[in-house]
Amino acid sequence: MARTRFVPAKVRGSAGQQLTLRVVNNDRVRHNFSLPSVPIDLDFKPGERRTVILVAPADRSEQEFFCKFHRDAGMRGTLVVAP
Ligand SMILES: [Cu+2]
Repeated sequence: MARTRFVPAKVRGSAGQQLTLRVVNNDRVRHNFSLPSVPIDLDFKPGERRTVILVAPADRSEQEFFCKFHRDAGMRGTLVVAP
């Protein structure tokens, strides 16, 4: 697990805005992209890439996303939503 992190770890959007995220697993182990406030919970095999389209929620200004397998190892990030 050489790359247990998100790059970038901070994503910005406006409340209600449609965001298009290109999520790529550049590692040799399975990872996951979870954003409970949407909600999103997607597993990524090694080398897998997906385009994830979501609408930025308006309920909080900062929302955590994470890999559910490596959250405790620090594989997490923040979606910053402007009002
Ligand atoms: Cu992971």
